[in-house]
Amino acid sequence: MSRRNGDQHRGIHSLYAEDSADADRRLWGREVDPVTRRGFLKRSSLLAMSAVLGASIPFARFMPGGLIPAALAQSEEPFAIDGKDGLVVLNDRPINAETPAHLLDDDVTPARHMFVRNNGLPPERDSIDTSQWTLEITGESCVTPTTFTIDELKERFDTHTYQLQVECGGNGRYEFVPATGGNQWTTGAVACPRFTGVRLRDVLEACGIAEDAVYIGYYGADRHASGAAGKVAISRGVPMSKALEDESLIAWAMNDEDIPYQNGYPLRLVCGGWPGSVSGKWLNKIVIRNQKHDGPKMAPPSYSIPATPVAPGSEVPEDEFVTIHSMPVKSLITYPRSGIEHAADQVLEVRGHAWAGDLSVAKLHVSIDFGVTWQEASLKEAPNRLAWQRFTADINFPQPGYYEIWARAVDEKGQSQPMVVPGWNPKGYLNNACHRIAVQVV
Ligand SMILES: Nc1nc2c(c(=O)[nH]1)N[C@H]1C(S)=C(S)[C@@H](COP(=O)(O)O)O[C@H]1N2
Ligand SMILES: [Mo]
Repeated sequence: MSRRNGDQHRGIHSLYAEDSADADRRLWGREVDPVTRRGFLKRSSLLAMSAVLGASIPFARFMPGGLIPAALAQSEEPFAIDGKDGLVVLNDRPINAETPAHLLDDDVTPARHMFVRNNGLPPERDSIDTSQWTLEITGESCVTPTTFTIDELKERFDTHTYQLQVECGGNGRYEFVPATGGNQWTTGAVACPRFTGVRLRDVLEACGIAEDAVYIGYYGADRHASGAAGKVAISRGVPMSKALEDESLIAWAMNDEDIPYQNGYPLRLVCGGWPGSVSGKWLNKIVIRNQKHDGPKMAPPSYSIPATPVAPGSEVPEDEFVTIHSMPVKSLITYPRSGIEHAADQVLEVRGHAWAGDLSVAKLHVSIDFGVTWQEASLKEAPNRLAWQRFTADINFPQPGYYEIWARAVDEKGQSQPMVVPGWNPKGYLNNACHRIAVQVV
C-alpha cells in the first residue's frame, strides 16, 4: 500500500492554480497533479473563494492570481505506527511517515513525533538484544579494527548530549514539477530531538585513523526492501571533516530514553545538519575509507544534485552531480495549526523553528499580506550547534477575514529561503521554499 497525501501542506510555490495547470500542460504535455480543488478554484471568482473560506480576504489585492488558499490545500490523515502518534504515512513497506507541522511545535521533538524514513526493512524488533549488539570499526584506513558492545562504548568514551536536527534530503519533494520519484514528503520529514552517545571522533581515534583517511561509511542491520539476503538497503557516510566534528555522535539514547525502534534502536549515527540519510540507523559497522565511500545510495543521483542548475525534467549525466553536504536554510510554522480561527481583537503568537544545516539562522521574518510586507520575528539562539532555533512573532490582524502567515529565514551568510520552489533536480531534493499556514480571523 502506498498512500499519498494529496495536496496536504502545500507550500507557497505550487499553487498558481490556473497558470501552473496550463503551464504544466504546455511544458509537459500532461496534467500534473490534477487536484479537484484546483479545478474548482480555476473557475471561481474571488467572491466564490471567500464564500468557501467563510470570510473575506483583506489582502486580496496582493493575492497572487490563482493561488489556492492554504486553508483549502491542507488536510490530515493520521495513521498508527507503534510508538508514533499522528504521523502521516506515505508508504508502509518500507515505512515512511512524516509529521504534520503543528505536531513539531515542541522545542525538542518528542520520540512519538519524529518522522520515519526507512529505505529497507528494519531488523526484527524481538531479535534485538542490546547487551549483544556490537559496533565494528574497520575499513582500509582504520589502523586497529575493533568491535565494541554498547556497554564498552559507554565505559570507554565520554558521553555527550546534543540536540540535533535531522531532515530528509527529500523533505518538500512533493512540490517539484515535474514530479520526481521517491516519497512525496510535504514538510514533515524533519525533527530535532536530543541525542546522547559518544563522539564518533573519539571512537574513530581510538581505532586509529590512517593518514590517507578521507571518508567514513556506515552499515546498519536493516535488510534491503526486496528481502534479499546480504543485500544492503543504504550505506552512506560523510567526509572525515564532518565525522570529526564535536556533534557527530554514535547515539544510544534519544530524549533520555532508548532510541525508538523505527528511528534506529539500539544504536545510530547522528550527523546533524546534513541530509538525514547520513545518520545511519540500527548501526553495526563503520568503515574508515581511503576514498569517498561507495556504499548503496552514495552514487548519483542518490542524495546528489546537478553541479549547475538544469531545466526542469532534464536528464543529467552521472558525472555532473555533486553529493549533498549541508542542508539549506529553512523554517516551519508549528503554531498555530493551519486553518484555525482567531479572534480579530486578539494578538496571535505565531511560533516555529528555523534551521540552516551546518550554519546558524540569523533572521526570520513573517508576512500576513502574501509577502508584500515582512515583520521580524524574535529568534532564539540554538541550545547547541546544529539544533534548530525557535522563533515567535506577535501578529495583529487589521480586520476579520482570511489570512496566510508566511515565514522566511535567512542564514548567517545572508542566504534566504526562496519564496518559490528552488531549482528542480532529478530526485527532488532540497526544497526549502517558505512555509505558510492559513488563519481565519473572526
Ligand atoms: N540503516 C539505515 N539508516 C538510515 C536509513 C535507512 O533506511 N537505514 N534511512 C536514512 C534516511 S534517508 C533518513 S532521512 C534518516 C531518517 O531518520 P529517522 O527515520 O530516524 O527519522 O535515517 C537515515 N538512516
Ligand atoms: Mo532521507
